[in-house]
Amino acid sequence: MKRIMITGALGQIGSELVEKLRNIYGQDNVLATDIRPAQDMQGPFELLDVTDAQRMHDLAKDFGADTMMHMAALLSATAEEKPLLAWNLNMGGLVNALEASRELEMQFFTPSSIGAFGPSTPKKNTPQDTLQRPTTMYGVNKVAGELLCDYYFQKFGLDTRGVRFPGLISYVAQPGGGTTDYAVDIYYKAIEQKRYTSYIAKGTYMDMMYMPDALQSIVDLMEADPSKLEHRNAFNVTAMSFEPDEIAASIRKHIPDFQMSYDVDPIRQGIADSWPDNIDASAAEKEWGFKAAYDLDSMTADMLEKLKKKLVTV
Ligand code: VAH
Repeated sequence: MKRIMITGALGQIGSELVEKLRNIYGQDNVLATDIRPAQDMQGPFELLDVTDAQRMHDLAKDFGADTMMHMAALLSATAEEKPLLAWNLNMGGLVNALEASRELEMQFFTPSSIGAFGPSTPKKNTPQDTLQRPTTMYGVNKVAGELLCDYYFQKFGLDTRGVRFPGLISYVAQPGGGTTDYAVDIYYKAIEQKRYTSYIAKGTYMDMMYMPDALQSIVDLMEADPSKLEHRNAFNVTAMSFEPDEIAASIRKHIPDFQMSYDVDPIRQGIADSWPDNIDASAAEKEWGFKAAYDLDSMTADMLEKLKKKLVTV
């Protein structure tokens, strides 16, 4: 990886991935693209609608990219509201990014998700290779995406790699339209109001990860020795699994009078119920040394410290 193009660069992962990669590979070696204009971004930025195949190809060619990181996608809750838009954007964008990578021989990364699992998937310690019949449009997109990335590797020898991300928590860019977003909102509300009303029911376990671990896992996988990779796309990765009462208890260690209440959203609760309680990341550990540094309490301490600084400045 020397010259990297990123789509969805202003999104929850993209905005921090750009920063991370520029720190490692140099500011001018990372081309950030998004459908929205960037506000005061240092370094190369271009407007790109990922459904525009020709512009995606031309931007990558002109930049001399050797790596494509395709992050643009609609998340689970928004995709459930607008399923056809999600199909066209999530699948159309992915095919355009894979085709540009095949034509320009770029290494390729795109994230899958625990959303690629469904209600018939083993819910506890979900294995790397298992039954995947998701019941959400987002899940259908993610399973199709995993298979398509494997196909481009097997058929064209394209160096495709990917992970199944759990819910990601960060204090830089807010998530948008996801089911796990409650685990980010709760920190903002804890600081601003000392209380939070969860749309996910107590007792609902989902895998989660702090953004620094997610970013490091992308770099580690893309720099990994290809001869060690038995799997390629859709490596299970996770750092922790918790339910709403447990993250509330972690926050109370810093904000003792933090209050939690519930107003369950049936749509997002239905999505969460169709996902695993906790997944097994042993393939990623074995094949490229995946390891998460943050657990629930160390993440909570860091999130509250960083968010307090951010919120006083806004
Ligand atoms: C979502 N945060 O909720 C995303 C992610 C694991 C979930 O895919 O849709």
